[in-house]
Amino acid sequence: MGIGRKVVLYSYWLSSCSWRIRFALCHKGIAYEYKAVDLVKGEQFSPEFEKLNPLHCVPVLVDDNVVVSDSFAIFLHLEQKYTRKPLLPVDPQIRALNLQIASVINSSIQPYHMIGALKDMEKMFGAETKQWAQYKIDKGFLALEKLTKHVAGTYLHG
Ligand SMILES: N[C@@H](CCC(=O)N[C@@H](CS)C(=O)NCC(=O)O)C(=O)O
Repeated sequence: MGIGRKVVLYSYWLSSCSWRIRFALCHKGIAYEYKAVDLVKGEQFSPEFEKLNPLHCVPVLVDDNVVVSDSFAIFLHLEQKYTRKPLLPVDPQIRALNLQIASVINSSIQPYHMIGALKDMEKMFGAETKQWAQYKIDKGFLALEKLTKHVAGTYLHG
């Protein structure tokens, strides 16, 4: 890292979205300061945190003068700025599949088990919404299994 440059990750230990970024930072060897936001205590709703992410979610990355939230956007920011040890494969077809997998997890699986969303849905539509969420999550994972049938190895993709 350059002199004076500082990377800060707002995170929570139970947050799978934040873990994605912790893995990426670790893989690329980027030193960072870890700031815990206790989602169970509701610290994501504090006025200070709202300035960083009006959606009240971790992860948020502050990288010098760049403030970016949402793991997929953070991931792409890191990949473009810190080119050493790339996270994405070079082959266009394999890279496209990796991006697709990330997008499926980000938009078709994880939102259904987000603490805030589950609480809101339960309040509005009753406890059965959890079964609906489970159904959607299963559907997402089944799709991933089919998508990666020919490439899965030790990890989901090789
Ligand atoms: N699409 C976002 C989702 C972020 C998200 O759902 N974060 C969760 C933790 S994994 C959160 O902060 N939830 C707070 C809440 O639900 O109140 C991402 O990938 O970063």
